[in-house]
Amino acid sequence: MKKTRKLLVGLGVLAVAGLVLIAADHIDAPSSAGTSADIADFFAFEPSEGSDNTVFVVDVQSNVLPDLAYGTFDEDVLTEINVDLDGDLVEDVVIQAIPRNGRMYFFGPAAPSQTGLTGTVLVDAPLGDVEISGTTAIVETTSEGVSLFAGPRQDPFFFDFFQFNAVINPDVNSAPRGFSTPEEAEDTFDGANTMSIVVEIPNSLLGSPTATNALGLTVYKTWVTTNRKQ
Ligand SMILES: [Ca+2]
Ligand SMILES: [Ca+2]
Repeated sequence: MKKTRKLLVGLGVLAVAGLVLIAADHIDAPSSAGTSADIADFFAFEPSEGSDNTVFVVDVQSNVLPDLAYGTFDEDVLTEINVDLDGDLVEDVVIQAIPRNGRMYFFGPAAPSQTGLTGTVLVDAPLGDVEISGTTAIVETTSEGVSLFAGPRQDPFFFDFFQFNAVINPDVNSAPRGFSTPEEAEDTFDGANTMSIVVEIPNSLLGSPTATNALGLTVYKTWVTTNRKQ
């Protein structure tokens, strides 16, 4: 375990030195589309009704072929889950994940020293770490009841990408029948992977939200950014 501690210390030193990373966006952002910082999906949900936990799932990269998927997290990319508690759409706590030597290291939840897209600094609050999975899923659960996973998962995006492109083509003859029926449509991403980062965490560690949604229910307002080391 000496090695693990050294890595954590190494990351801590980076935090002290003020590791600043620049935020990216998902596939519509030219700076990140098709790169290792490309966000494919973000899910946040209660794992079962009445649960006191929240699950966050971040998929980075899409259409990763199984043979290429393993170990493809980018060590220069920090993934940040932003959580707004009070409804002003500014993050109050963040959970961060960054890979090193085959493991994913998680930090937070903690208040970030910088908010928004001006730059992201690693928070000095280790949460736990997990070996990046290959064909067998490895889940690590911390003493605080936080479960962590990082590794390839089948791409959850069901989409006939080629027919979509044909339909939106300005040449009206490219898809004269429009979209395919569900029976005829092909799931272009079937058999491809995304690289998933999953955190299941007790709500008590995130803090008590006062933000409300359109239905008046108290909610966490949450979004994800990827940040590439400059
Ligand atoms: Ca806030
Ligand atoms: Ca942020």
